[in-house]
Amino acid sequence: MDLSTTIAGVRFPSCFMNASGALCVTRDELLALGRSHAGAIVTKSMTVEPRDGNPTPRYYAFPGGSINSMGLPNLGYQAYAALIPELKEFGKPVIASVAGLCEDDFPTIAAIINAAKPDLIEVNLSCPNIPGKPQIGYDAEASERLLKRVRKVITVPMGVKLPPYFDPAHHTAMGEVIGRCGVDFLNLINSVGNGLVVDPEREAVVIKPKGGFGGLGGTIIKPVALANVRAFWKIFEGRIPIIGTGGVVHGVDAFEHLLCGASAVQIGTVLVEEGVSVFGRLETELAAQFSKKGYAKLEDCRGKLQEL
Ligand code: OXC
Repeated sequence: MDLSTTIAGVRFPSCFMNASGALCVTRDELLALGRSHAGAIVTKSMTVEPRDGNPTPRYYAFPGGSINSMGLPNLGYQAYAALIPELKEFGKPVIASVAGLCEDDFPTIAAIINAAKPDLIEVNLSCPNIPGKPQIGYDAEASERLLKRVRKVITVPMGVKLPPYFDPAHHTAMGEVIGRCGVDFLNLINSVGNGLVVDPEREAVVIKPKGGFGGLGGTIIKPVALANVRAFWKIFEGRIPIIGTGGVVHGVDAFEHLLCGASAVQIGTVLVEEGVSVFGRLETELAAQFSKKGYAKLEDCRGKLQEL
């Protein structure tokens, strides 16, 4: 079964890869992704300075998903720039995820990381977990300003990781911004920001930062992720490739993302829970789903969701 895919002209041997943040901070974690069945290596979102991130506990998994407030722990962009040549030796695409603590950080990081020649760059406009810093993706003007600045220094395909939107007016507004900024691919969605999980036994929150508020991931966010993939697929009529992220636990979840218009899927919560062996399992499950449905490759079902 052919589970390969192409995004912005870059071929991926498999459509499954890690979501930025999941097991991709350290060199060892990134090398493990390289050795795994993952179709790409996605780095943790990087900032100018190395960061330890927020105080622990800052990740908690429960039956329907997870909540996190990691706070962008990462090695700093210079360390990732130095690692990229080694990661590229695995022969699969390397996606560098660029973040920042203020607007000026993004072009600074993007220029240096671009020079290290990752196969693609993903600009993260949607980390919900930096105390006092709102998600840029919820501010259309700031997003446009920032994307136009980074576009000038990025020569590899440039993608944007967006937060979930919950109203068609917001899909339309961000779609217009994306259309004006030379975006080559979208990654939908980051975690559903600022959820709250309560432990009734301890009568307490489950993570420490921000009074327990954090980004939700896993099964519970799948309908939100699918809705955002579908909305942007329709806005661009399939012209901008989409990586679907959110709620992929089994092969059939990936299939649903493909039907909505995704060209690939990223794995967060279940990668953290199962480790890199998850990629082999998901490939087997998606291949079985394709066989059952009579599909031979991704393009045969991508975007083909039927409406009633
Ligand atoms: N999304 C991010 O973009 N970053 C991380 N968590 C998340 O849900 C983080 O580092 O907090």
